[in-house]
Amino acid sequence: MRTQVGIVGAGPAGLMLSHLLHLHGIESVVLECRSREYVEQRVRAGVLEQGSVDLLHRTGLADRLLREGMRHEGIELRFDGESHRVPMTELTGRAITVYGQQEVVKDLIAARLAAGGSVLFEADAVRLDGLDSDSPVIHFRRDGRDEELHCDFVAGCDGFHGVSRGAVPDGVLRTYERTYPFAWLGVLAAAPPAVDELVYANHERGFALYSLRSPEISRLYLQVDPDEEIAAWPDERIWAELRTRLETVPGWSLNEGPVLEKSITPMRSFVVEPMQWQRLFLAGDAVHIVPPTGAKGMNLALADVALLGDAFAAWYGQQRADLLENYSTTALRRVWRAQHFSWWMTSMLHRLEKDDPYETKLQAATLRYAVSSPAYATSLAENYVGLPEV
Ligand code: FAS
Ligand code: PHB
Repeated sequence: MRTQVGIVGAGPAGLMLSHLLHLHGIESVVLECRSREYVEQRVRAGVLEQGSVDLLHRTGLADRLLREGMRHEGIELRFDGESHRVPMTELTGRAITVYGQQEVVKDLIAARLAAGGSVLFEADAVRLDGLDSDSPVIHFRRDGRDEELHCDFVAGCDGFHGVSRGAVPDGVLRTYERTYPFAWLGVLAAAPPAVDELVYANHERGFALYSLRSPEISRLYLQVDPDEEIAAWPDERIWAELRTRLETVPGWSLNEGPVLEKSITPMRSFVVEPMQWQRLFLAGDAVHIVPPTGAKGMNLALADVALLGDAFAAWYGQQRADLLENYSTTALRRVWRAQHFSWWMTSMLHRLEKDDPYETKLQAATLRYAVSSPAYATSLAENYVGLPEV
């Protein structure tokens, strides 16, 4: 099997890259180790930055997003028994759209298959060879058989646990990381959200987030210890803790309902540099991870491949190598801005080291400043809705 760009991973990064290449008349094949059903049902991110919405619009993928996505112009910060709205659109002129990651994945897969694109499911990439040649090979297994995909370039879009990052020889990559002393327990519930906009709560027992997916479906998160098991969190315990941490303003209560899905996600900040080596280009979670407090994960993945799509178009269309050569340098500017913002939001909102009174006081001062200073609120807002350029 041969193509121009071999893509490992059918998440937002791999699928969007394949779509962008198609729009430029460049062939690609996407290899995805899971089934189509699995990737389309996997519950993950929920917030699209303005830039991601614009990308979906200009590439013809926004029909359902327009119908079902929910445009939000603010978020709430809740602490010390108060709730303060950050009027993001008033401050920046930009907004976010709440639209589940799995919906983006469904739209991308449908578009690729409708265009005759090649997305091979249950095709497990096991090894990348020849990355330092002009014809790399992706070895993969499908239907119990060993197969090879020969290509000009490989895009490693296979997430944190994929094989692509590990194909770079030792000594090339520099790793930057931070792990946090907590994780997020996320629930998807058949309960009409009791909020119009996302509510981020700093509580002495820990962080909580009230998000949503539709007028009927709520998405909520709780900070838990990093080694917590989901089995220790029956639905009643989850709702009780969410009520404790979110019902801190008079006259307001959350809506409970049947829990459709619950899972625990570890929290880490992670970047490897550079994001490319020879004919391998890494994008999305394969090369960086952020704590989801800033809602940046999926948006960063899309921003990476928007750059990569233009770079491949310049290579194949005008034989220009400069955009490909500068991909990592250009992408890392946005990556590090998002890393900082995600760390800052996480530090401001989570209960950090147990009983560190100085840290707690710093958090209260930061929160107070974020809801009282237009300059500081604008800084939060422009990072949250997504910076146009960095
Ligand atoms: P993805 O991980 O989405 O996709 C990689 C794909 O590669 C997967 O489909 C995988 O099956 C496939 N793959 C892996 N190895 C392979 C191999 N060897 N061969 C073939 N295919 C292979 N972000 C937020 O902004 N908000 C959130 O609330 C949030 N919650 C999250 C919860 C969880 C449990 C996780 C893991 C992540 C969460 N994220 C969240 C981050 C998430 O949205 C990512 O940023 C986003 O999925 C990144 O997209 P991709 O880079 O495409 O990677
Ligand atoms: C979500 O709706 O899944 C979501 C929203 C905001 C975040 C993280 C997750 O910061």
